[in-house]
Amino acid sequence: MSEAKRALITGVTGQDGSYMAQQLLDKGYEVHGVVRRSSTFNRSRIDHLHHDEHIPGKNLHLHYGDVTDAGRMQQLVREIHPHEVYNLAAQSHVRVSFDEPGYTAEATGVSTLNMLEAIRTTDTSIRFYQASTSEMFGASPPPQNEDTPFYPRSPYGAAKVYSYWITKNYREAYDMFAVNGQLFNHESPRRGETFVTRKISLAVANIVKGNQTEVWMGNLDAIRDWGYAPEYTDGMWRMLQADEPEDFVLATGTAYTIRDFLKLSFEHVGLEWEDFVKFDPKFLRPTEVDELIGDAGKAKAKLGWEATVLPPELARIMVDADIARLEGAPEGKF
Ligand code: NAP
Ligand code: G4F
Repeated sequence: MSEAKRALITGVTGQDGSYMAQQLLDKGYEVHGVVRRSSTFNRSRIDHLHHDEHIPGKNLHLHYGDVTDAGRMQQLVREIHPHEVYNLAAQSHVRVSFDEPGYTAEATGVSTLNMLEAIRTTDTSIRFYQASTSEMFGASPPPQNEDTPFYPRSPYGAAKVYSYWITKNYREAYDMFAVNGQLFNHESPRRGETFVTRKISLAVANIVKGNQTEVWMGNLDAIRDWGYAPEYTDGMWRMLQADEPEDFVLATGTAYTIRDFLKLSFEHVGLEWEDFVKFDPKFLRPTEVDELIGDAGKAKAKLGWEATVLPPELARIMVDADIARLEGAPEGKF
């Protein structure tokens, strides 16, 4: 019997990391995840995987570590010797990156170098996925694809541009299978509660249940291209199975404003969003990304990847999940 493939996921406790772990376990991988020590419980998205006796071999192994700690990343890569590394850890909140630009540069930028160096000095045949982002395009007008110039509009976007180029440089300099997924916004019931779609779905659920009467928001005019996270983690995996290392955009190609997403979410439960949404300037950003609409034609042609869940269905999925949670559904259900 051939040896199971081993994957190492940084950011395994996050939205994407949890779907990635789940999908790799389903494919029979031995999955290793990096978790940060925290004084509060931070594994709710993966707890059901760790303990699910129906998952073959319960093959999820968690290791304490921080991606800003180069020595620890080196040690983990050497000891686990994975076939594939999915580098999903980051300080991923754009608004927060203006408050913590230095930490964001370390955790979202330099940490990628830490992972690449760990691989280069262990085994250059280890395949590497870098979680790049549409935020790198920033102010470049849509539609954005793999050839669109970068114009980041936040410390987060600038840190991700560094990660993008250092990944590409290691591919060219050391002949490594190191690729960038340039992913547009992707959401799910596991999305962090301070990102706009989840903030909205959670508010709708709490309003329906009588726990909340209003929600305070920032810029409602920005346009985003929102897809469904599990489809995007499948796209990441496809990138690492390709014959050649290449960078890919993943997106739905649709354009909705924040206002549109509010309307879709509130209408799903028979409410008018204008009755509940208030403006608070604290949610504005010093520089905003006005319009992100992706062209994922290359991923469709070369990876056979295409988004099928579009924002109207996404809003329904997220609102329904938050209502179910408030009614006591277990976290593992999502
Ligand atoms: P997320 O939910 O915020 O998860 C981030 C993960 O990184 C969490 O597991 C977090 O751990 C971990 N992490 C943060 N700093 C760390 C550190 N210093 N050391 C170790 N782990 C650390 O993000 P996501 O939405 O899943 O996104 C995954 C990746 O894709 C991120 O790199 C993000 O920037 C990028 N991306 C996301 C999108 C999107 O729309 N979701 C689009 C493009 C690119 P804790 O649980 O302990 O906080
Ligand atoms: O949901 P957001 O915080 O996501 P943003 O800034 O687009 O970044 C997300 O997607 C990127 C991919 O393009 C990822 F790389 C990144 O890691 C992250 O996952 O904000 C979306 C839009 C922004 O224009 C923001 O100004 O929503 C607007 N917005 C309006 N009111 C708000 C709010 N955003 C948040 N978080 N909270 C608000 O109250």
